[in-house]
Amino acid sequence: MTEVVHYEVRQHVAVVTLDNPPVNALSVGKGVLQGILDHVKAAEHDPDVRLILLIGAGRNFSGGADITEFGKPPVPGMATLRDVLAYLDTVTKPIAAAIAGPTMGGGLELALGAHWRCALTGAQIGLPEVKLGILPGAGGTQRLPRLIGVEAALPMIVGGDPVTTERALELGIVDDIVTGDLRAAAVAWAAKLVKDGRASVRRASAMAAALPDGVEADAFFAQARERVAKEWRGYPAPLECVACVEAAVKQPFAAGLRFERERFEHLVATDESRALRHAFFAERAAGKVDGLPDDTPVRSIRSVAVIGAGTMGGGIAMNFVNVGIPVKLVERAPDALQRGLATIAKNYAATVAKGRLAQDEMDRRMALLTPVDDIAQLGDVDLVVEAVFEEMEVKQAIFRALDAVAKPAAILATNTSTLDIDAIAAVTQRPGDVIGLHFFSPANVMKLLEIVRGARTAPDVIATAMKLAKTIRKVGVLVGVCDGFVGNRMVAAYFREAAFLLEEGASPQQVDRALEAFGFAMGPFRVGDLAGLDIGWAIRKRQAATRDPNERYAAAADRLCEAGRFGQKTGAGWYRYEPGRRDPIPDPEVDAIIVQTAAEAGIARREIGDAEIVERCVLQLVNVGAELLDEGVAQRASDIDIVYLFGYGFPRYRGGPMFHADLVGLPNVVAAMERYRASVGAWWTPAAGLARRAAEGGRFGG
Ligand code: 3H9
Repeated sequence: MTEVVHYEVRQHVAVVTLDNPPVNALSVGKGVLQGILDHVKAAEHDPDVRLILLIGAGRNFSGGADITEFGKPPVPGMATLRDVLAYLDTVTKPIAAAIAGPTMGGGLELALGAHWRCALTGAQIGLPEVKLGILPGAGGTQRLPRLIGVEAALPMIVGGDPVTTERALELGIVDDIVTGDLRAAAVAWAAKLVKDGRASVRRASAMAAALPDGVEADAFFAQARERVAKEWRGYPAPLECVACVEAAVKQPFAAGLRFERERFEHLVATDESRALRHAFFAERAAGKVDGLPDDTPVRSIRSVAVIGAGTMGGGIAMNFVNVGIPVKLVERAPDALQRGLATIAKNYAATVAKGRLAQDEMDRRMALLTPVDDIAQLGDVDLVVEAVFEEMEVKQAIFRALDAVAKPAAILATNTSTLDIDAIAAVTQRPGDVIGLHFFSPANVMKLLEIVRGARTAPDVIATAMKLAKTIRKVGVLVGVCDGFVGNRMVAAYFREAAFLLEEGASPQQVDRALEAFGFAMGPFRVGDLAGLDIGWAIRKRQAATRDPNERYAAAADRLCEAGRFGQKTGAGWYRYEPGRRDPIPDPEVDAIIVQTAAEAGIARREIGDAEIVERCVLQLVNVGAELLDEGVAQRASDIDIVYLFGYGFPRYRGGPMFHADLVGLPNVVAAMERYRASVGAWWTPAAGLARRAAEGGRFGG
């Protein structure tokens, strides 16, 4: 077994080094915590040792408890983080911790069990447990408020965002900043503490958790609860965090610790925490491509061209200039090009006005944009992203032109959301260099990037695109070619089901309310009104000739468009909107259209419960997700979840549609689908892979 904790004594300082790559997770099973405990005990009893220094090997102190061990049985004979911290509180020698890199969760809790802390510039210091649906369960909620005061500690515990080294110094989390080589600097710092006689024993557990002067605890926590409940609807952990910090104020340390532990044990067993932990690992898994070796070479992307300066093209261009990559923005008509640039400038100016971007940074980004009116000028760029009108002939013409001018090894990407990438690649002499980069609107804001591999896309082009997603701070998910790829193909079934529910008796506001109560950021009809109903209408008109006349078709959306109701932009869609206001107002005219179309289709309307609405809409997502897995369009179920969490406002605390289905239980999912197949229609047939997994007692899993 490799040694995961090392020990040496230098200048009377016992250096206990955590060495569990990649992030020094505090694993029980691997013996990290037992190792710390053993070495600290040895140091406590070594007469040569005057101070004990905890430090991490590699780039960070510790990323916290080992999340893969949650929910697993205890390991007999192995110390836990709580055991270590309980022992640290009995040690009679000063203990210090050297913080560097991500120092999070249990990692910070361990450091809080020390009496002195130094940190290297560039560290990220925080308690992100809440993002995993839990709370700091090894004393973090009790020690941090005691160390830095309740007002500063509460947002760190409830929000989970890390602070910088400099901020940690201001807050009093760390005592000193060190620079240079961490190990050398930290040992020198610790030795100096001893030499200067500063190294006292100062336990956070012995301090009092203070509120600002004159602030009364009950009122403070009542206000905090109100704020947190509003901001974190659906998430149980943030309110529990407030309760624990309140315990830090009102109860002795030992009682607060017991309370924290009990709330931690409760939270770790909730579906929300399981879902959030799934999301954490799913996000990391999404970056991996099956069958693509880790050492696949990547092409360097130092310059980009974006073809099309519309809303989408402009948003895409912003992603690159935001990270310092110059962009040629291409549009043939000079006025359209100027309009595109002006929109980008307006977007940045709005961010500057909000104080979230410095004016000179905006100027720097704008200067990275070069307007270009001809594809012939793209001979020197490393990547081209085409973002023009969704028409195959138009795109093919552009790719033919690109093929003629682009330098060898340039990557040619299309932002198509529906068209066949292989048919686009086929017009070039270099189909291996062609890939889909499907951004979501607004492209400068939405985190999701579907990376669409064509049949002939080269492995290094895929690897480059996956890396590029990280560079531009997107969550890249690799998908295969099919109509709508993963996200839009699934959402089409979801929207269709929502429209059927209207015909059968629900109202737009009931459907939206039910799905928003489930946790979606916005219900489908509000989304439709925001995005504009004319887009879907145009697509449906194109598809009309090939539509199976025997298939059920909900006509209400077309009727709205025929009446000029395109959504928010025309002041009316599924709802009505008053000028200058975005809140939707239910509209009897819409109800009349729905009743009329239902009658024409011969559908008898009935009362529909919210549970049915949610079940039908979400299970449609699940079933199409299962089809996509069957067809190999998605690599793994968790990738589908990531698409939905980052691109479609699916509630993170439910983990994504596929994880949700696993929680419901696949036999229950199939039973519900069979029920709807009998009562609603044939499209409720379970996908083969779903039926198979249900029959075998399986799950979608990761
Ligand atoms: C906790 O501490 C509970 C306590 O309060 C109470 C206990 C009683 N465990 O993200 P990366 C893996 S809860 C296990 O790509 P980066 C990760 O899956 C914990 N594994 O690197 C990945 O594996 P793979 C509170 C972990 O440099 C690899 O390490 N802490 C853990 O972009 C590299 O990760 C947190 O919530 C872990 N704790 O970012 C922090 N952390 O290579 C969670 C990472 O197989 N971690 N892995 O895909 C993070 O936020 C980031 O990983 C970090 C590094 C910022 C540390």
